[in-house]
Formats: sequence, C-alpha cells, structure tokens
Amino acid sequence: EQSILLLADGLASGALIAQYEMLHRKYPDLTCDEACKQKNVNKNRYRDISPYDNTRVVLEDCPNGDYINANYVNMPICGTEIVNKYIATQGPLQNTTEDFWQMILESGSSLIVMLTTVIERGRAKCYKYWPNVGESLPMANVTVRCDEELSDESSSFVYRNFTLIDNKSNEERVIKHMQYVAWPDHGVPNSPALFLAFTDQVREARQNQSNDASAPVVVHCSAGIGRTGVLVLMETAMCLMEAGQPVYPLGIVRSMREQRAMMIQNASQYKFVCESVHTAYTEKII
Ligand code: PTR
Ligand code: PTR
Repeated sequence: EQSILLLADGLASGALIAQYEMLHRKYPDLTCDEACKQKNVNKNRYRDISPYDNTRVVLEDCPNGDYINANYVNMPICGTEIVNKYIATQGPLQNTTEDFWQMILESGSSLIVMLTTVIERGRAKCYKYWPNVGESLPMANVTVRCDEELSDESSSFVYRNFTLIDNKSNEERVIKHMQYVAWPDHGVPNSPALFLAFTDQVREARQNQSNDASAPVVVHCSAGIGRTGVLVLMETAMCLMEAGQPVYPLGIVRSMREQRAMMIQNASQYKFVCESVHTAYTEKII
C-alpha cells in the first residue's frame, strides 16, 4: 500500500518528523477570546492551553456560565460515511467538575476516555471528578453515581460504569469510563500493542454507546492536547486502514489542530503513532 510505504520511508529518513515539526501548533487566525475573559481564566488548568472560540463547546444550561476548556473535534473517514466525533477537553479541575458533567449531559455522550492519572510525579494532573463505587456525586443539574470499577490483567486500563441522572427529568444514562493509567504526560504509552488494543476498545465502545452511537466521545488527559491528540490520530488511522483508505498522518494532525490547538504534544508522540500504524498494518493486526 502506497501510503504505508511512504510512512515507512518517512520514518526511516526522518522526513516524517521534519514535516511534523513544521506544522502550525496553533492557527494564528483562530481566536481564543472566551478562554481569556476574567470570569473564565480560573477554569483553565494551564494558562497556555485554550480552546478556539469557533469550535469550543458552549454550555447551554450550566450554573457557572457557558465556558469550558473543550473543543468539538470531528474526524471524517475518507471514502466512507463515517465521521468520528470527539470532544477533546482538559482534565477537570475541582471548580469545573460540575461544568464537565453538564457537558456530558448536553452532548448526549455516554463514553468518557481518560488518558491520565489523577497525580503524576507528585503533581495534580486531573481532579477526581467521579464518586467512589457505590457512591453518588450530587450537583445542581445532574447526579453521578459510580456503579462499577474494574481493571484489566495488565493493570494498564481501568473501566468504570457511571449512571448520570438528570435531576430535572429524572432520566438516567449509563456512562462508560475507560481510563488508560500507564501513560505519563509528554511521553508515549508504555507499549504499542497495549495502546492499539485500548484504541480498538474505544472504537468498539463508541459504536455501542448506550444513548446515541453518533454522540461524541469525550476524551481528556491533563491539558487535553498531547495524549488526547495521540488517541484521536490513532483511532482515525485505524478506521482509515480498516476502510482500505490511505493514511497520511500529517494531514490528520493538521485537521485536528484546526479544531483544537496543539493536538499531539511532541515529535515522539507523533512518531509513536506512525510506528504503531506501521506495525498494525504490516502485522495485519487490523
Ligand atoms: N511544557 C514543556 C513541554 O511541553 O515539554 C516543558 C515541560 C515538560 C513542562 C514537562 C512540564 C513538564 O512536566 P509536568 O507536566 O509534570 O509539569
Ligand atoms: N503548560 C503545560 C506544558 O506545556 O507542560 C501544558 C501541558 C500539560 C501540555 C500537559 C500538555 C500536557 O500533556 P497532555 O495534553 O497529554 O495532558
């Protein structure tokens, strides 16, 4: 396959990384004004990571205002009717936990993918925004209950089941939570095989969403750019391969960054996905 040969060549020569380094991290024409407003600054985990205004998630009925550090990211799969929808967002802060759950409610999503742990190397990376098993977290508009928590044999993944209750209508929605716990920020996953397996599970869970299969999958890490970008790139590449379409990772990253700035944090993360795609193709994992 032509594009896979190109990928192999580009990896060998270093051209792939050189091209990646030349991409815009952020499009200068796209504004991030809402993020900088005084009433919103303390809702951003990192000062240098802001959502573009034009793709940001605007909350409709949130007690704390319409702002959350999150973007809609839509990834069409060429040659098919498929558009994989995501909301890419930062790891919630204590003061944005309610906004996060409001976003889940309004988006219709029933799948949350978490690519960080709560603390890494002694630093807080994400607030534990969910209750312990058997407990509930009541908020003004919604209540979240944690029904189940289990981890896989490798201890790399944790799965949880939540029930999200709309306090006004009493409607309930089952939310699946998939957490990848073996992946430091700024780094790459500990194993390509495990990450491919995890991405595959996300793909499957996306199609089996309890509420609406076309609802966005909510993906977050700490900043919501690095590891989140890696997952979006990987799932997109897997879907393209499955559809027999060429995979041009550079174009995919460009398209992601038009929707959320700085997606994919560094060249090693980019290289990791390219190598995983190559491995998956040559070993016919997909
Ligand atoms: N921000 C720089 C980078 O993107 O590489 C440097 C940096 C690296 C900053 C690591 C902080 C880092 O660690 P932590 O995320 O744990 O604060
Ligand atoms: N200011 C932080 C830095 O550059 O290190 C922002 C940041 C933090 C960026 C974490 C990326 C990070 O990784 P991830 O998006 O995978 O959580």
